[in-house]
Amino acid sequence: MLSELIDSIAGMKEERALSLARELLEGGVDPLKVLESCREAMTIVGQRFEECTYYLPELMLAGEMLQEISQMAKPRMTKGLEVRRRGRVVIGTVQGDIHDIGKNIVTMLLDVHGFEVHDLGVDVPPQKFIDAIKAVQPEILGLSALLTVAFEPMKRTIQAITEAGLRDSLKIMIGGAPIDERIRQYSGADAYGADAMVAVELSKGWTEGHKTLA
Ligand code: B12
Repeated sequence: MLSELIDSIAGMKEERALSLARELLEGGVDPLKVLESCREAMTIVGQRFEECTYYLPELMLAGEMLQEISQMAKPRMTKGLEVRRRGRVVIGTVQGDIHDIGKNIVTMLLDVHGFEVHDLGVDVPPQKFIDAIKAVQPEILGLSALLTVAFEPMKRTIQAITEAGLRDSLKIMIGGAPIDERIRQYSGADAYGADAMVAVELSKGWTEGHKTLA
């Protein structure tokens, strides 16, 4: 059924995709598995876009399907979790990039695992990150980017944070489909996360030693 879900999303069969996702979730399938299958489907959609068999409307429809499925998955993620406040995270998609589905999944998972997440949205200029860091004083900053042209703004954001004297108080994680170790080194981040669960594990690791927030 997970492979049928992948085919339905990739094949733009919206109704079928949503009803399958609902069935899978109601049937007790791990919501993370469902979301992982959605991501596989998005990779196929992206490939078809590159091959020019799909255009912008298909990207948009795929995006909408994934947003809806994420919403369906969210209430099922909190089940059985002992949630305590672990720390604060500021997150956003860097300047020039408006992709936010992956970032929203990261935000949702951090939230259900007890982090206080301040999501600055998309196309976020470096100064807005700096202002939020000063206001929120997070332990962790998350930067998301899906476009290769966004690597540069990602690096610029971290540079601006360093120049503002805020880098030492923060751990910075980056993510998004094209992000890898090379981009981590290039941007000056502390770590990159290949998926939302890695974002949670990194954040837990960085805040474990801290005392639980009141
Ligand atoms: C849906 C989509 C869109 C939607 C986005 C809707 C939305 N609200 O986000 C719309 C239609 C708006 C769109 C627009 C464009 N898109 Co687009 N899009 C996609 C597509 C198909 C899927 C992206 C997605 O949502 N994936 C699913 C999520 C769940 O995965 P994810 O983002 O990777 O996130 C996971 C991990 O990476 C990680 N993660 C993500 N963020 C973070 C952050 C942290 C801190 C951590 C630790 C982890 C983490 O966790 C997430 C969950 O597991 C991709 C194809 C692809 N393969 O990615 C193209 C793709 C990214 N788009 C592309 C392009 C070219 C564009 C446009 C320029 C098209 C155009 N001509 O206008 C515009 C860009 C506009 C802009 N300025 O940003 C290209 C980019 C190519 C490149 N080399 O840069 C891609 C790769 C398609 C392709 N193969 O050509 N797009």
